[in-house]
Amino acid sequence: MTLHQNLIAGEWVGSNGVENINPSNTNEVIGLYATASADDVRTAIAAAKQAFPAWSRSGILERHAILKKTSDEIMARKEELGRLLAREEGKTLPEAIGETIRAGQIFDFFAGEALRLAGEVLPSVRPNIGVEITREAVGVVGIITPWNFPIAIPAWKIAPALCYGNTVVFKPAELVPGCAHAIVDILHRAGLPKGVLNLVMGKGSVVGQAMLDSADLAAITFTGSTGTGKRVAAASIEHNRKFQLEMGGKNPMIVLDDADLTVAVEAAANSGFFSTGQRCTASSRLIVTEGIHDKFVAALTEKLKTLVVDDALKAGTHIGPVVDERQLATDTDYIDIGKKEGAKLAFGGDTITRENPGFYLQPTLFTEATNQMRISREEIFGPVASVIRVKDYEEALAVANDTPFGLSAGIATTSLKHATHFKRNSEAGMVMVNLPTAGVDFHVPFGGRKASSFGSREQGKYAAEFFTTVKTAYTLA
Ligand code: UN1
Repeated sequence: MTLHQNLIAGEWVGSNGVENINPSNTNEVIGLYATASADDVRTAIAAAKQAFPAWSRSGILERHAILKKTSDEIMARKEELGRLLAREEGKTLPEAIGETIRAGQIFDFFAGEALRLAGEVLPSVRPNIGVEITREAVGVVGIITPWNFPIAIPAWKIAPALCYGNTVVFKPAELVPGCAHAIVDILHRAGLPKGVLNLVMGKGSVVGQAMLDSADLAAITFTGSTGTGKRVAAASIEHNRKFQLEMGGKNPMIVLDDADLTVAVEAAANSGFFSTGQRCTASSRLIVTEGIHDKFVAALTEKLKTLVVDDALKAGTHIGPVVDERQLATDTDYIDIGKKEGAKLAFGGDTITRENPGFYLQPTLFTEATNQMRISREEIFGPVASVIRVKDYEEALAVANDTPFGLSAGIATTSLKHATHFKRNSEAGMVMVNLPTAGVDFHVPFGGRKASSFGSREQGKYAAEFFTTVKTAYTLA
């Protein structure tokens, strides 16, 4: 079986490979992927540091061309890369191809941004002095990505990092080295100079830790769990390094009496259960007013009955497997917790078997939940959602905001008044009206508030805030 190696200082290196397993069929090994040692990480960081002066001053046309070429190859190979993604992560093939296209679009967007670098020129408050404000690259950026979006999240961190002239040390999640390796290979062949982009696959405790401990990483951008995010923050403060964190969510979706029932059910089913609920933007709290409550629960339950849970590659599958055994155990533990806390299991709740051995779980819906239950406060990260019954819009808003998190929030309503009020008063970074809380555009800011996020926004032109540092220059005329 081919060994996929790490890319360090422009060379593919590494001998010890770990198996990448398909969660839809645990008998299937997708490939062998090398693991980096702490020394490898230090070598990668040194290479990125050495490559920085030249890359940060490289021509914008060179950066544009490499990012564009990468986008073109991702688009041309979307079926193949989508299959790889579906096999290693377990989301359905259409979802995986969609995510691959998103990655291609992100590289295309930042290829364009490379040609739009700009600053400001203004007069000083003192006579005969001019002021220039420019953005410069930050330095070596550490990129740490999660398993749930194996190609889109690496794309939305790597593309802006390179666009603005940074060099990169990239550590993908251990469960999904395949897509990470594929996009690094594409970027490498697209013509990146040696050391500009380094791939270090392996364990968080080894590879991630060596990155956190390095004084030579000028910035770290991280998406993953709240626990690890806090460690990234603490280590970054120690080294006076810039950091950006995207962590958990416990996203509310309000359904008001005046909602279009079909719109509400589609939005709840999509954001609660698609991608196996493994999105930090998933809705796990469905906050429903009294007048529509029973109709909504009945219609959502009917919808869940029609969703096919099966192999990610099978045509007709709506929900693929849970990513691994550990995540499945977390999900089923939370289902037990929900039952013990007194929520009513309205649908699902059980693991299921399919033709091949995999981590299959029914979409699971609780009703009669309260916002104080653990299933309403803690992120589960599985196909599990709860309905919380409320009296009116005012109570729904209060419940929606009563959470440690603040990533995205949704409302299903036909009332302009309530939609407008919610957009203004939701304590989330992203608000969706009559749309799922998950599934975001690639050209606009992404990020949350409270315990969900720290630092400036990702994506679109707002990404420049993190991946550049501002310089103010004064000149006597
Ligand atoms: C989306 O909902 O389209 O980890 C993207 C996550 C998010 C990405 C969600 N950072 O789930």
